[in-house]
Amino acid sequence: MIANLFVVGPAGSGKSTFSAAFREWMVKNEYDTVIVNLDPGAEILPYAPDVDVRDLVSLEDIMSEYGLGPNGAQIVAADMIANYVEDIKREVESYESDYVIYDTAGQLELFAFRAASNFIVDFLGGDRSILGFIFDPSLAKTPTGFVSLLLLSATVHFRFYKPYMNILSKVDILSDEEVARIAAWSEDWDSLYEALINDNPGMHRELNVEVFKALESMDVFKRLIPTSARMLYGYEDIYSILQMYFAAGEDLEKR
Ligand SMILES: Nc1nc2c(ncn2[C@@H]2O[C@H](COP(=O)(O)OP(=O)(O)OP(=O)(O)O)[C@@H](O)[C@H]2O)c(=O)[nH]1
Ligand SMILES: [Mg+2]
Repeated sequence: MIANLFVVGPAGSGKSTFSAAFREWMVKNEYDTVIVNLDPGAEILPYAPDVDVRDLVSLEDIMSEYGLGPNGAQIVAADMIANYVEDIKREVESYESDYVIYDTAGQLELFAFRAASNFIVDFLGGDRSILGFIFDPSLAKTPTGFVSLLLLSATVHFRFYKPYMNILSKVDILSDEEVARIAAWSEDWDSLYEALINDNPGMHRELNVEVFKALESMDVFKRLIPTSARMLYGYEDIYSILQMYFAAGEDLEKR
């Protein structure tokens, strides 16, 4: 097992679609890749999971057994995954693939802010884990939204202390200029600062400038990788980052 990519991000940011498209790109390029659904609450998925947590943890059963509504059941389900990590790992390993993509729970907090998740990531991926944090363009395209996502991504990073990458999804719905501007913010602190202070004045802006300064001193800046599932675009960059972290830049043998 070489690389375990845990795809995380806010609800609706494009985690499942990204996971499906990246797997499609990998398979097209002859890199054997397993895709795991770790979202017990997923109703419809844009891919057929090789391993599916819904076979082990059922929201309906939890709701009736514990007398919970759908939200309470989601929390119990998120923690319950920890009871099944051995089964999940065994099933993943049976594929003997070098790459594993884990699509995580719809709501970010169910994955990022539950104590069980650290254990789950450590058990399934160990030191061969990397987190991919998805930035939704609808928020990322404004300077204040971009700073909010940077803060959220940094928070997730500090919860897991694993390598991570920041990924911009759905770039097909942005203009080329918008993509270039957002990419520039991620590569150049000054351009983001400039955009922030030119944003609408007021308390909101002042707060964002303070958050920006904190992020700058924490050194959490990373180049944002633009992707589009619709255009199957950007996945070579994701693959290169996996190589950089886990194969010291060498191309793994295809199989
Ligand atoms: N145009 C476009 N739409 C996309 C892309 N990726 C995802 N979407 C759309 O964004 C919406 C959310 O995508 P999902 O993949 O379900 O996002 P998610 O983060 O897994 O959502 P939850 O698990 O429900 O939180 C869907 O309507 C997708 O079709 C993309 O690359 N381009
Ligand atoms: Mg999803």
